This record gives sequence, structure tokens and C-alpha cells, in this order.
Amino acid sequence: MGSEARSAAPPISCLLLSFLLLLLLFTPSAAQPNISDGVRCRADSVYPCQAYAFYRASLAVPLSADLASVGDLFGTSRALIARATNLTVAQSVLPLRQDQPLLVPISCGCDRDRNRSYYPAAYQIVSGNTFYLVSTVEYANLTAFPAVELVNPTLVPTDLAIGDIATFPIFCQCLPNNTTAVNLTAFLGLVSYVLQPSDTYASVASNFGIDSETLTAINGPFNGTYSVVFVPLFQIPPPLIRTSVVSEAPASPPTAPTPVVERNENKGVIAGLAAALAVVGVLCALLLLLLAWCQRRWNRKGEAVGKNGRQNSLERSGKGGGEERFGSLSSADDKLIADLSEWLDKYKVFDVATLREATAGFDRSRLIQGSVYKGTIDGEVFAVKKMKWNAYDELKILQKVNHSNLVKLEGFCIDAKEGTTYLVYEYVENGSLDTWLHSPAGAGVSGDRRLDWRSRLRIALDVANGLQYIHEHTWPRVVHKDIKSSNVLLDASFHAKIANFGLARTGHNAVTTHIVGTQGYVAPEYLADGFVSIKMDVFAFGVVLLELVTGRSAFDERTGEALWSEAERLLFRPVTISKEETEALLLEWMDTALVQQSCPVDSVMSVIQVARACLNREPAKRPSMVEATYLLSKADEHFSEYSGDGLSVVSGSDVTAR
Ligand SMILES: *[C@@H]1O[C@H](CO)[C@@H](O)[C@H](O)[C@H]1NC(C)=O
Ligand SMILES: *[C@@H]1O[C@H](CO)[C@@H](O)[C@H](O)[C@H]1NC(C)=O
Ligand SMILES: *[C@@H]1O[C@H](CO)[C@@H](O)[C@H](O)[C@H]1NC(C)=O
Ligand SMILES: *[C@@H]1O[C@H](CO)[C@@H](O)[C@H](O)[C@H]1NC(C)=O
Ligand SMILES: *[C@@H]1O[C@H](CO)[C@@H](O)[C@H](O)[C@H]1NC(C)=O
Ligand SMILES: *[C@@H]1O[C@H](CO)[C@@H](O)[C@H](O)[C@H]1NC(C)=O
Ligand SMILES: *[C@@H]1O[C@H](CO)[C@@H](O)[C@H](O)[C@H]1NC(C)=O
Ligand SMILES: CC(=O)N[C@H]1CO[C@H](CO)[C@@H](O)[C@@H]1O
Repeated sequence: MGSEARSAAPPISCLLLSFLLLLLLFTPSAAQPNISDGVRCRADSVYPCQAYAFYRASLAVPLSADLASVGDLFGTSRALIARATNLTVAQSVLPLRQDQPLLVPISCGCDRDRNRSYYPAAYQIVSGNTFYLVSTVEYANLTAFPAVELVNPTLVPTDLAIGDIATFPIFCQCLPNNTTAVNLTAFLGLVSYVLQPSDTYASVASNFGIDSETLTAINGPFNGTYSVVFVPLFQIPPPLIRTSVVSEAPASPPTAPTPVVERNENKGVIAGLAAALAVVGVLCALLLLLLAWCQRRWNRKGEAVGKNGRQNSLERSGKGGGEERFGSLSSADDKLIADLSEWLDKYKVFDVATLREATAGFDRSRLIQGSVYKGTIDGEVFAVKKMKWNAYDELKILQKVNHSNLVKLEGFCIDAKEGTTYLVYEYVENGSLDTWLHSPAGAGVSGDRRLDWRSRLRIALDVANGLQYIHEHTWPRVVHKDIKSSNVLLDASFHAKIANFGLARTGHNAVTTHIVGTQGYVAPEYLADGFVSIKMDVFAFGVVLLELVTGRSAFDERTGEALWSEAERLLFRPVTISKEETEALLLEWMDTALVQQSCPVDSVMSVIQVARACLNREPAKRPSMVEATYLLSKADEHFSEYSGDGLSVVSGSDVTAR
């Protein structure tokens, strides 16, 4: 398949041709058989590309016990793995079997600094872990410890601390785009496959429905057990997975999942319990599936639903972005249904009638912003966000976070009739920061109620604390991806809370081709390469700091210039100017409200320094939120000493730094 065996060509020329092809395709370095220190990037390939990891679940590994855990292990979602492996929703909620093959879709990128191509999987070290053990056990040899050491220069392999986050480079490769080794018309991506003791090229090739010459052409000679080879994928699922899934779990709809579970013979009682649970689980899943199906049949088209409060978000899908996110309603249903059970006991489940009554039938007068309504239930005020089915991501994130500087989720509600999900949050009294900063005086915020410097410093610290929490204390790490002043809400005492986790993802260090975010806040590396990391939140936080100082919008519609680029041009770039000149420039640039309150320029200057560090174009050079928070709290202390306290202009609320 794909190789150029022309019609009626004699065997000799065939051999020659293959040999030639081999030479053509593989520079000596690329054919290097020992890749334990990582796969080199190919100069003629385009990164990132869609790739897959062939992962075998193992009962010895708690993290591969079920699909959601495997999703966490690889920083991807259960639904994407289920789709690539062709598991039904019901199958995807069952515990995995020993050696159950899974196809994990990954985005293969090139780390130009180290000239290695890999997919970075973030892993948090637990007791007893070493790079070697995690590579060979948790990641089943899809990576190897020399490569792990290479991409984690700041971690000492012999001195790993529990809680350290290490990047495990899952080996992957992108074919050169003009390759002749495979027919690119039907090509889906290269699968990273770990050779097993019983494998030969012939057996692997037939398992994937290709021929072994192709494997040789891509990987060089067969080279030992437990090394990674790259197998071109032409069909999802490949025959290996199809036969395996079909033979072990009966092809008939899994109404009787007991046979699957009974395979763990030696675990009598547990197996029995698991079987019972599985039956209940499958019944629930089927019921929900049926519900969703009926509901969709009767509602071809629900009413237009607001865009999750991100009207001015920019979105573009890069080439090949189709695999990244499945926006279709059906996959969203699947996701939601599959994971619903996790939340049922965690949150209050509201019914639609209650929410309708609470919001006067979602009356316009109750609209807060976007698709968020103010509602009163039993005298208590909530914010109710109305969205399409796919509340999955936001729910998944919110269930992990609990911090006073993050808006709290109280409960949710699913309206099957309309295909709508409602998320019910705590109500935050003073609305969003941007209206306080940017509204012309008179539009809701009168001139004398503009925020003073003390309040702004505290808001900056609150946001920093909230971000620090989601970056450092959640696992897998959460990247908010849409930090901006309109997503910062102020409570009655002007403490800030971060809202809207609608774009947040658990994919730290991932590469995406689906760019989302808001103009003026998007970090350059994300816009250019789709590189997602916590450092993009740090960048956006820097922009919020600039807004606090200048009182201006992150993006000037008139001039088309972002605030950060203006700051770079006016304040950060000129290296030769003196401190006095910088202060003079700053005074000109600052919010006039602050100048009128004669706020100390020193204090503003120190915040500008933090903003400058956060806005570094090099993500690696930006501080972490831990560092940023520390620097800001220094600025705050400094200011408190200077001002002698107690002279706050806004409402005299508590001034203690927490
Ligand atoms: C990366 O390594 C490969 C193989 O050694 C080499 O062909 C390529 O030029 C290198 N790329 C860079 C940017 O150094
Ligand atoms: C592969 O490379 C690693 C590190 O470079 C080395 O430690 C190991 O011995 C090599 N293995 C083989 C079989 O060549
Ligand atoms: C996926 O699985 C379903 C049932 O589990 C089966 O009917 C279908 O043929 C499978 N698709 C492929 C491409 O194997
Ligand atoms: C990974 O490779 C090592 C040998 O290098 C082997 O002992 C181990 O069993 C392999 N792990 C898996 C999950 O296959
Ligand atoms: C292959 O990629 C290179 C580099 O991006 C590009 O210049 C070239 O046009 C591509 N060729 C094809 C056939 O797509
Ligand atoms: C692919 O393109 C590169 C440069 O774009 C060229 O050096 C190489 O020979 C081409 N390979 C094939 C198989 O055409
Ligand atoms: C590649 O595959 C497509 C469809 O599968 C087919 O139409 C085309 O002829 C194939 N090209 C080659 C060069 O084999
Ligand atoms: C890991 C491994 O077995 N590497 C071997 C692959 O094959 C070449 C020769 O074909 C050997 O030199 C490597 O040691």
C-alpha cells in the first residue's frame, strides 16, 4: 500500500526502488534506531501535526483504570480517546480491561530549543515515582527517561519532590508533507506504538492494515522490544483495536456488561460489586442517552443561545483543527452524559421551573452580561448562565477549584426539552472590573466612585491569588485562557473573583490549532503557534495590571493597537531613559483619576515593573503567578507603609492584605 510497486515491475527493480525510497526518506539521523533520548524534529516536516499514542491500559497502574484517568494522564479528554478508539459512551464509562488498547489523539509538536518532537504530557510526581518508573509503567514506554531528563532541566532526577510537575515527552513524529512512503490522501497521522515481546513488523503491520515495508521505510530495521515505532494510521479505529474491542466486549450493545468485568477472575467480591455497579452505570448511561436522543429528535433547532458571554472573543480554526475539538452537538451530548454521574452528588441540581421563576422567565431586565442572568431563589441571589449542552469543560474545571478569589459554582440544571444547560453561580454584587475602569463617568459608575489605588492594588493581588491557585493547586493544571478585566468580578467589599471558566482547559503545555481568546489579551506565542501554557494567563494578567494603572481598555478599537504593545513602545522599550523620565512618561500615561488622587508614583511604578515582567514576549521569561504574587504583595506592603493606611477613598472597606 502506498509504496511504488509499479505494475509488472521485476522484483529486482522493486527492491531497488524500496531501497532508494528508504534512502530518500531518511537522513541517517532520522533513521537512528535508539531514540531513548527523544525523537529529532525533521527539517522537512511541518509541526504541529495530528498524531496518536497507542496506549495499553494496565490494571497495575491506577492512572489507567478508566478512560477519564487516561485522559488526565495525557492531558486530553475521555471523549476524544473514546472517539478515536471507537468506544461507545457506555463502554467509555466502564473500567478498562488489562491490556485494553486505546488510541489517544495527541498533537505532535517540535521543541525547537532541544530539536525534539514530542507531545508534552504534564505529570505530577507522587510518592515512589522516578522518571524511569513513570516512563515504563504509567506511560508504558511511550517515552523514556533520558528524554524526560532532557526536557525537564530544572528537575533533579534523583531528588524529585512530591507535587513536582514534570513534562513527559510522548514520542511522536510528523511525516514530511511531500513523503511518498504513504498515500497521504487517506492518511490520518502517525501512531506511536511500543513494540511488545510478541511483535514483529509483519504482525504490527497486519494489525494496522498496512504492509511491513512501510514500517521499515519509516522506522528503519526492526529494533528490539519496548522501543517506539511510528505506524501510519489510515482508519479509525485500526483493525487491531476493532478486533480487540469486538472480541472481548461482545459486539451487541453492552446491555450485559458482566462478561467484561468477569475477566478479572481472581477478584471475586470486588468483581461482583463492580459488575453490579457497571450494570447500574450502563443502565443510567443508556437512559440518559435515550433521553438526549429523544430530545434531539424533537428539537431540531433550539432557540439561539447566547455565546457564553464572550461576544468579542476571536476564534479561528487553524488547518487540521478538525481533530482538536469536536464542536458537534452529538459529541457534546456524549461528553456530558458520560461525565454527569461525577457531579450529581457534588452540586445542587436545580429544575428548570425554579430557574425560570427566579429570573422572571429569563427576562431581558435580569440580564447581567452575555447570557448570564440574575436570579433569586428562596431570597438568595444567584447568577444563572445559560448555555448549550457542552457545559462539560466548564463543569469539569469548576469541580476541581474552590477558592475565595474564584467565582463559586452552586449548582446546575439541564433542560432536556431545549437542549440547554444552566450553570448557577454565586452572585457577585459589584459586577465586572472593566465597567469600573472603563465606563465613562456617569455610565453607572460616577466619577467620585472610581477605584482608588489601594482598591486597584488589592484587586490585582486577588486576581493573582486566584490564578496562582488554579495554576499551582489543581491537577491536572488548569489554564484559564481568557483572563481579562470583564472576567474579573468585584464583590460587595471590592474583593476580586475570577469568573468564566468557559475556555479553561486542563492542557498545560499543549499545542492547539483552535485559537480562542480576546483581542488585546492573547499572548503572542499562543496566537502564533497555538502553544497553551499557564504563561499565557500570566501574560493576560500583565494586561489587566496595565488596565488598572491606565484605566484604559486592553485594545483600542480606534487605533487598532493593544494596550500592551503601546506600553512596550512607550515605557518598556526605551532602555536609555532615566528613572525620572520614565516616571514622567508614566504620569502622562496613568489614569487621570489616580493622578487626581495623588497616588504615589513609586507604588504604581513597582506594579508597572511586574506588568513588564508578565508581558515578556518569551513565555519562559515571564514570572510564575507565585512570583508575580510575591512581587505584588511587596508593592502593596510598600504602599501601606507609605500611605500610613486608613485614607482609603472607596467605601473605607477592609484594607488588610490577606
Ligand atoms: C534536528 O535534528 C535533525 C537530525 O539530527 C537534523 O536533521 C535537523 O537539522 C535538526 N534541526 C535543527 C533545527 O537543529
Ligand atoms: C540508547 O541511548 C541511551 C542514552 O543515549 C543509552 O543510555 C542506551 O544505552 C542506548 N541503548 C542502546 C541499546 O543503544
Ligand atoms: C465502531 O463501533 C460500532 C459498535 O461498537 C460498530 O458498529 C462500528 O462498525 C465501529 N466502527 C468501525 C469503523 O469499526
Ligand atoms: C517498558 O520497558 C521495560 C524494559 O525497558 C519493561 O521491563 C517494561 O515491562 C515495559 N513496560 C510496559 C508497560 O510494557
Ligand atoms: C511542505 O511544507 C513546506 C514547508 O512548510 C512548504 O514550503 C511546502 O509547500 C509543503 N509542500 C506541500 C506539497 O505541501
Ligand atoms: C521533500 O521536500 C524537501 C524540501 O522541500 C526536499 O528536500 C525533499 O527531497 C522532498 N522529498 C521528496 C520525497 O520529494
Ligand atoms: C490514495 O488513496 C486515494 C483514496 O484512498 C486513491 O484515490 C488514490 O488513487 C491513492 N493514491 C495513490 C498514489 O495510491
Ligand atoms: C535499542 C536497540 O536495540 N538498538 C539497536 C537497533 O539496531 C541497530 C543495528 O541495526 C543497533 O546498532 C542498535 O543497538
